[in-house]
Amino acid sequence: MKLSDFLNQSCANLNHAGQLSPLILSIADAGKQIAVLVAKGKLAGVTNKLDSINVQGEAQMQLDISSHDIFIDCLSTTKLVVGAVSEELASPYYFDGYAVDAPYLVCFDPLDGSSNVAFDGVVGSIFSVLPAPLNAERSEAMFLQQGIHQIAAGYVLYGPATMLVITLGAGTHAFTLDPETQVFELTHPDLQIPAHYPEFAINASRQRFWEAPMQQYIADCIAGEEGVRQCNFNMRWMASMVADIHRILMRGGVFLYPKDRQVTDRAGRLRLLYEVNPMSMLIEQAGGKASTGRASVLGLQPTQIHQRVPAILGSIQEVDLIEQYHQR
Ligand code: AFP
Repeated sequence: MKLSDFLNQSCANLNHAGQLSPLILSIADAGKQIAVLVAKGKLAGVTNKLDSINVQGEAQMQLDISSHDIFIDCLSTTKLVVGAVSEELASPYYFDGYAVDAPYLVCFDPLDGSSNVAFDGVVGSIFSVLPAPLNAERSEAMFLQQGIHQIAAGYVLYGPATMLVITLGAGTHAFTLDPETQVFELTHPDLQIPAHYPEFAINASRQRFWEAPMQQYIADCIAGEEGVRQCNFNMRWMASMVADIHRILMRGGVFLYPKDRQVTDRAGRLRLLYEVNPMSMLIEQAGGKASTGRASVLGLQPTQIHQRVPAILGSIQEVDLIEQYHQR
């Protein structure tokens, strides 16, 4: 089934008849354009590091900016979006010429995992669709909505295959881009994350900065079948959230980017509005669970558009157990 047919069928059942479909198609189009740039690698002439630093304090690459611009151009053509929060902009971007009753806000990370581009690693784009408050004035406050209010979320994975994974609030579904036709085809309908899979994804080099419950949980996993878990665990870490979350959606396991004592002003590394919230919706719509270790991600009330939160996402039994470690 083609993405457009899937959206027409799905959106007809949702209360966004006729509007959500063109929005998701515009994001899919942005993904296709970014996929072309990523596939060209250095030949695209955009993998150079810029002198600029983004609001996150991270060095920017031309490809980050190009990906951001592609998203803005594609969203602008829909006339359905009031404004957007991007990892690459300190303040929200507001669209001119949009319909006064445009229904949506979009938060996006145009190129997540971009430090992997230098060695042709897997990268992705992440997006979250929120309702635009009616007649609301343009302000950051309009974006500060709990993740439970997301209308849709998804990512484009620029891997050996280019994939689009989305949820409209009725399951999580994966599409594969056919390079010949440039059409996203539904290849993995209604993904279901196994309740348990003995694999964790974490940047283990930061172990000394984790809180005690996280140190204990990972130590117990590493102790294997001789330890309290009585099970041998594997570890994977792609340093690209889209790649790690995609693996977990496909076979289970748990992704962890916990609170980090070294950078005390940050509750974690990952950003709530355009990384953790959309990934949490995808994971929970696939039968998994998304937590900070102490609370459900989707229930968090954002306070800043670039705020960071701890992220523990994946197989429900494992995330439940990690929450128990924190309660103890
Ligand atoms: P970059 O976009 O700077 O590569 O960061 C990627 C990321 O935000 C997320 O995609 C990864 O899961 C995480 O950071 C990797 O963090 P470490 O560099 O600590 O492994």
